[in-house]
Amino acid sequence: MEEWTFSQTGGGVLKGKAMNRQDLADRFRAGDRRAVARIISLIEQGDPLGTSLLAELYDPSKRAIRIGLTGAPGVGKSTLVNSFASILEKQKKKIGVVAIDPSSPFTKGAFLGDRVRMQDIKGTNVFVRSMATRGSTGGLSWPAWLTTAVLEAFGFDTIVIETVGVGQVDVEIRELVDTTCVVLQPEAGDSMQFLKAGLMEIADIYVVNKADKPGTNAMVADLKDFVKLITVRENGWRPPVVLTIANTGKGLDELIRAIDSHKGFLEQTKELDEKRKARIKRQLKQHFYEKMENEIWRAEWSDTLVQAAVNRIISGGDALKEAEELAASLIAGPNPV
Ligand SMILES: Nc1nc2c(ncn2[C@@H]2O[C@H](COP(=O)(O)OP(=O)(O)OP(=O)(O)O)[C@@H](O)[C@H]2O)c(=O)[nH]1
Ligand SMILES: [Mg+2]
Repeated sequence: MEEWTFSQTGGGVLKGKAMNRQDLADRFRAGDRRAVARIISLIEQGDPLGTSLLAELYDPSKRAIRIGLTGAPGVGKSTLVNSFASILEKQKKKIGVVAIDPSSPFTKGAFLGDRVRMQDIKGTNVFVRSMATRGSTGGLSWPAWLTTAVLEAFGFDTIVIETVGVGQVDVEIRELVDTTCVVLQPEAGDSMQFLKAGLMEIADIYVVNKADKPGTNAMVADLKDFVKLITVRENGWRPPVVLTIANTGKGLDELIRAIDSHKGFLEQTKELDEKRKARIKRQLKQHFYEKMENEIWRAEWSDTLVQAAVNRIISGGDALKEAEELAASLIAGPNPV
């Protein structure tokens, strides 16, 4: 059993085998998944080699379908991914899975659960990576974004991102993927729980998983009414409601059809390209932020400028003017002409 898919540290992935840059790039191009794991680890560790390799290996002709699965803890997202991936794998597709912020710590609970279930799909064409990466602002952290880019560059046909549905991440997940599936489960006595879930604005597809549980029919009826009345998306897409029983694979074919049909819709409306452009734009902007963070804020010259501005403000200087001038000097860089 290969261990690399779940390596968290990355450092141990290729223990004893120091890989230089060229070697890593060559292995990546040759389809060695250990090189993928290594590059993701470098990115997670903030090693500039990771991002620079990604830039080198980026290939615009490689393009994956990106699917997001989001929903409350325990609704069955990982089990769905599992069944989904085994179906696609039979079709000889290559699937990359990124599980972001599993709801329990890595060493116990749900993650180990994930680990067990995910083993089913540790076939040759499936790559699974778990990341505990919520950014400081509550959104997805940057390594999660870059990880999907690494997987795409490697040539995965389909990338699935699993996130626990809370807060900011769910809105952001829409930017990262083409099709967002919101996963719900029947709750006894509360068929309208989906309204409270706070996820209703972002779904392209509603998945009612655990359709073997009591309360399914009532919930689905209410959900369908809700969709009919309220959730027609701006672009005219009406999110379908798909029933699944993830652990038996029931309904998975229908889910795959719904995803395909959403993709067809996005192609027709040219949104697929727009979404991709928006992602690239976001990456360029983020690159600038990272540069600012690493090359400007941490540098001595910028600290000197900031300190000087602080001193002037304290001795009665115009704070707004100082801030504006400081910003201009920082943008001009250490050696303005
Ligand atoms: N009865 C039933 N149980 C299911 C179904 N799908 C998943 N489960 C079970 O629900 C539990 C949670 O499933 P997970 O796939 O770990 O759920 P998750 O949404 O990934 O959970 P987190 O990652 O912790 O947020 C597991 O015990 C599954 O076996 C289903 O369709 N029916
Ligand atoms: Mg999970």
